[in-house]
Amino acid sequence: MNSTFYKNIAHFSQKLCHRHFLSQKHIKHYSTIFAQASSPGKAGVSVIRISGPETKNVIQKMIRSLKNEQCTNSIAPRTALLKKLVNPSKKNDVLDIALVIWFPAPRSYTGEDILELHLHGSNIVVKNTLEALQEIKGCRLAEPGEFSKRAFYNSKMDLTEIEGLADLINAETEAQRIQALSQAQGKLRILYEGWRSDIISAMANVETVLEFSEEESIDSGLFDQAQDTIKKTFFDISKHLSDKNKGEIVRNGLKIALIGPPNVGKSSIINHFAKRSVAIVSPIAGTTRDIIEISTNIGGYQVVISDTAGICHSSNEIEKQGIELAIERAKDAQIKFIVLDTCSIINSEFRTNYFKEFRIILNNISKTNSNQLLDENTYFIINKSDLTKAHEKTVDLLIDLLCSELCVQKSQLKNKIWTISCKTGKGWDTMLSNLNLIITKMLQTSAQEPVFLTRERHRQNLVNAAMYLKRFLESVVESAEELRFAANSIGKITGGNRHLYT
Ligand SMILES: Nc1nc2c(ncn2[C@@H]2O[C@H](COP(=O)(O)OP(=O)(O)O)[C@@H](O)[C@H]2O)c(=O)[nH]1
Ligand SMILES: [Mg+2]
Repeated sequence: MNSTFYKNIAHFSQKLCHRHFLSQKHIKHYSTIFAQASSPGKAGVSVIRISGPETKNVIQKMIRSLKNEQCTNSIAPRTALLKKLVNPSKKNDVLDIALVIWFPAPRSYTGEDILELHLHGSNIVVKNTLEALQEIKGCRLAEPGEFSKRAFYNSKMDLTEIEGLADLINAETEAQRIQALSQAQGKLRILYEGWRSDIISAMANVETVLEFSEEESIDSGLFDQAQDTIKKTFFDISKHLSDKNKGEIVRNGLKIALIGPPNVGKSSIINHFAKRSVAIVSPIAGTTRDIIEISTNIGGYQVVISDTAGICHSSNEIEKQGIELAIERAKDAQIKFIVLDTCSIINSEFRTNYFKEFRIILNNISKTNSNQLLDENTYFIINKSDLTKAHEKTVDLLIDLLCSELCVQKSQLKNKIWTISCKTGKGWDTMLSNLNLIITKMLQTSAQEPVFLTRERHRQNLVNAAMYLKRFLESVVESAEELRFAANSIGKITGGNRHLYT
């Protein structure tokens, strides 16, 4: 169910955001819809949900008591009842013995009459029941996201709550679950609708002042009051926007890129993270060309790790493309792991080339200016600690060379370098627990912290709203126009101004 349901909701929410959805008028002539609410395929129980005005008719035609064949016009609401389910278009053949739950409007998911059939989860039972429903006048199979669409139009949920529900179904980690649940429970809606309503009341004040400015009875403080409200709302929105993308990172997964010269063990590291072979490991330089990505759970957070092509001077067109992809991926990542090994630096001639390439890597991926190549989210992994006998000394030499290349003190690299061996596993646990701490520090939230936005569309609309509020505050002409635009921008996030679209 997860992916289908998620796609359906995403589809609906996208439609709403582009304002291609049905008008309220259209919704009034609605039919009764039904669909399997649980995953397709064999299961202990499969659920079919029916919503709309014909639901009562479905009860009358398809539900019988276990003991007799009498039709029933209604059943006890919100109670799980064991009933016989019959097919009215096939001489009332018994389809299944099922648990049925009746949710009369408006206390249901969609706000309409809803009937849930909890069938034995056999493909043929589900198929026959869906076919029987199709035969009842006024009933049809639901379109993708249609139950949520009705919940939205009946003001059961706003857009952020629908998105939160979709995220909850899709959540794979504890952090995603907590965030999605809070959004599904309406935390973002309350915050955004609060701002929208403040802006609308400020707008009303401004309009009153403009409309009746000649009349003495108008309180001259109304405009100042509106300005104060907007100043505060502008401040709150700006603060909400300076969130370091926490909510989006938790939802989409924190991106880590493994980057470095060829043959240092990047693919071996991703295989170690995945605990299986996802990337080809070979002593031949240039084996990895495409980006290889895995998703894993570190400390309750979803982390997406990418293995990339080794960065070097190459004349091979395909390898060059791979290197470009690697650099792009590293720029896009929230954490960069530069992977190095010690064996390449033992030979001094080799060492010169090695660091030339190293400088290219840093120059390409650094978001900071060239004097400060090391940004705060770049870390180093020195692999193959099993290889050199005088390993400790070689690592020290490598660290010294790194410091001089990066123009930093050794102390600045403390807690930024991990020495490991993919072959023996040495150092792996230390690296993982350090990484765990880094991720937790980046993403953890406290109960006191406000909710975070979770989607680019939230951000875009809030940026627009803040821009209009700023224009209002800076404008020399008294006008409510900018406030209307700001309220509309926030309304696009929640769908709170849906009546405007009819
Ligand atoms: N001795 C040793 N060899 C390793 C280690 N990690 C990787 N290798 C070997 O180094 C070579 C290159 O590894 P690979 O993961 O393909 O490197 P990549 O080009 O950076 O992706 C392969 O032959 C690996 O078996 C390690 O920790 N110790
Ligand atoms: Mg590789």
